[in-house]
Amino acid sequence: MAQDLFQAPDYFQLDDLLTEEHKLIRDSAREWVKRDISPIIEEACQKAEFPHQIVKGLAEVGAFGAYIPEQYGGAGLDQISYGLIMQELERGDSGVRSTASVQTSLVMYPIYKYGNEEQRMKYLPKLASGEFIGCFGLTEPDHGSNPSGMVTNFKDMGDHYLLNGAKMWISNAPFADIAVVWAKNEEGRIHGLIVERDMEGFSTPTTHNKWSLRASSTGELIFDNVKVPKENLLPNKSGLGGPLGCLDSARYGIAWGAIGAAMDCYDTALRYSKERIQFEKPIASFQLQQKKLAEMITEITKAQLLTWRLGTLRNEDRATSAQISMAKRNNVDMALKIAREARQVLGAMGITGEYSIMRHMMNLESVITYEGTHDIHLLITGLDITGIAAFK
Ligand code: TGC
Ligand code: FAD
Repeated sequence: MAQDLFQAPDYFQLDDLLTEEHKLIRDSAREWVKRDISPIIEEACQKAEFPHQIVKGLAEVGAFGAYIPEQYGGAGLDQISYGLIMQELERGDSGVRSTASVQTSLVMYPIYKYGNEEQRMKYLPKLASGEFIGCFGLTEPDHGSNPSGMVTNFKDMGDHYLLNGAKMWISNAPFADIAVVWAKNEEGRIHGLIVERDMEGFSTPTTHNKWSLRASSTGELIFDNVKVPKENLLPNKSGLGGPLGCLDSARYGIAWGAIGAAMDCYDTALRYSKERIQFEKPIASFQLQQKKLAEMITEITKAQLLTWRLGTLRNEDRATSAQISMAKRNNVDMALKIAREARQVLGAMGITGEYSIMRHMMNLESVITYEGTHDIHLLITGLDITGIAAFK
């Protein structure tokens, strides 16, 4: 990739809404991305390899457990700080942000929120430091948007549980040390279980041939009569609300993350348009290109305001799941449209790995699908405003 010359757009002076601490946290994540992600990410994506060397840095910038209390190894930060870290990581690459989202919101959060004190002390500090990497198993081959139909199940065998089934499309699965797995008990009630890599009958085959999110490792989780110790059941929550509660937190982080990808595409296109000469003029001087750039900064600014407000509501514990869905849906769609427009501003150069835009665009095709598809989030808004569920 060409040198990282990123300059963050802040058209409505939103920095004024941030505290000094927010800015410090944001800037340290931004610097880390510039120094440790930008130089290596293109090659990692081309090779479809997760760059394991970044795990330590992710832990150091507070990306693992940003809002988890310090007593468990987390950074004890507020929701805006968490969002800003996600924004900066995804400015680098959605796959990097994905790794952090899964670790914080889908693995540490359920252990913190639904686990007991022994489970918190056993797993959270190691997850915060990056000594352990976790994954989250909800989606199954036949149950994606409709996780309540899941067939993965466990039976009470007296001194342990016996887990059977399969999960698919699981980020971090191929190398995760632990998996938070959602499965039904004999009464059909959904519970979370912590499955450890070395448990007999547990395997994690890698998913190959992705054109998207190539720097993030994806795989399956296969449970063939896995004996799970009883102390690995998360005791404080059951039902679909368990995994959906984790998704609220992860979707919130994605709403911020998508802004990062959009900012990078916009910034790249703006710089290129001022340097690229056609018809003896910079292409930025043509109205058609200005329209693209002006619309991009308008959409980014709207998304920034939406997300900042959502963060303040979350800090006050007032944000609803439906508000989070709206922000995730709007911001990812916004970022994907900007990536497509920005790619065109670069002409043929836009399709190369010299620039980050095509990589962002491909990544965002996953981001618009995972954590609830674009359609599902629209239906969540529809349900919220009409009171009528149109899923079924
Ligand atoms: P429904 O009857 O509406 O709800 C069942 C129970 O859950 C409660 N609930 C929530 N709780 C917390 N947060 C939310 N957002 C919640 N939404 C619903 C609800 O109150 C109810 O509780 P209770 O106590 O009455 O049982 O459920 P439904 O079966 O009709 O489904 C609703 C629907 C379609 C919206 C939901 O299933 C859904 O969101 N589907 C999308 C699935 C999804 O997002 N999967 C994501 C998998 S993980 C992933 O993609 C990680 S990518 C990671 C990365 O790399 O970044
Ligand atoms: P489907 O549910 O089969 O949907 C197919 C299409 O039908 C979509 O367009 C959808 O919007 C539409 N559709 C479905 N239901 C309705 C309806 N009621 N009304 C209208 N339209 C509908 N999952 C995890 O559990 N953990 C992970 O870590 C994880 N990581 C992922 C990483 C990647 C790279 C990807 C691509 C996915 C990951 N997922 C993960 C899975 C992801 O959450 C699912 O792909 C997603 O929820 C959609 O499920 P599906 O792919 O089965 O699509």
